[in-house]
Amino acid sequence: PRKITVGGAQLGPIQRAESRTDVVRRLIDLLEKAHRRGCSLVVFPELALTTFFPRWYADDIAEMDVYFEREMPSAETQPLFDRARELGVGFYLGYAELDDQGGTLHRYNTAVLVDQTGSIVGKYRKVHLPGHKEFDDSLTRQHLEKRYFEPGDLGFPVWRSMDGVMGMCICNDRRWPETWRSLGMRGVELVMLGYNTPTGNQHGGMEPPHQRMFHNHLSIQAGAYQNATWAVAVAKAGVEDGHELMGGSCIVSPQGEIVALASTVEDELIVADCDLDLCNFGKSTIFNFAAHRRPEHYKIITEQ
Ligand code: CDT
Repeated sequence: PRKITVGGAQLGPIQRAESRTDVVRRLIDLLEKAHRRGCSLVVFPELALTTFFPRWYADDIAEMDVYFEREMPSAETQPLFDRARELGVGFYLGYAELDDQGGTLHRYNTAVLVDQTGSIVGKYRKVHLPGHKEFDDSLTRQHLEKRYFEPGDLGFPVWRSMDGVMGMCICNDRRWPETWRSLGMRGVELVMLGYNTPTGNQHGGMEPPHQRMFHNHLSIQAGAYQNATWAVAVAKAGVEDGHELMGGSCIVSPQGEIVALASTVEDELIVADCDLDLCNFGKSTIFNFAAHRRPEHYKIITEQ
């Protein structure tokens, strides 16, 4: 069996005033704990270095550039890369990326995959950006990802790394079957994703918290099952700058079952031994795409 012990490193809240250096210390603590528990891969949340700043409105989007990384690793994040290399632990890390293309700035909600030698092997930029672009006073709270980020321009690649076929997506992407199927079509065996999901709906009165947690797990479990892949989904959780984010970080098997689940809304490590060969069953039977898909009937999905 191709067994990889994976850690989901849920983070409790990161307050607006918390420095990158303090956050990186927390990430390293979780990484070390994961190493002690036998993990060779650790998944951190979306935007894991800062508060979830898209809840705040700024007239000038450049005011939010303090929350973005101009390089990865940077002086502040290098210690995480160094420790990971020393321990031989790979990781997924979500962060806000400021990409300077010859003086034109592009902003993305990004994740990187770092292998056990501390090298970046892959980068993903979030495709499905939820929320809105302008301040909306009909909402109980703002979710301004469409204001601060451009949609990702890298598609849904996979990487052959750590003895498996690795894929990434970010938060809202998990709710879209197209995300999972695009990765599934490339043979993905382990999907990593971080999330920041408010406990309450912004449209006042709709969707109580228990339904929102249900939809979180429903999306991940369905995506994993229907594409016969492991999924490691990791929250930033708890009350951040007065706003509550859900926990519920989980590791899901290719059968769609939750095999590890976080029980707090704080920094918490969940662990599972993921046998990547378990993907073979679904991929060769009910979800054998070559045998059973009927793409001639799916054109509406990409034509609109
Ligand atoms: N970070 C992120 O993508 N959060 C969204 C919240 C949507 S509410 C506008 C999510 O899908 O969990």
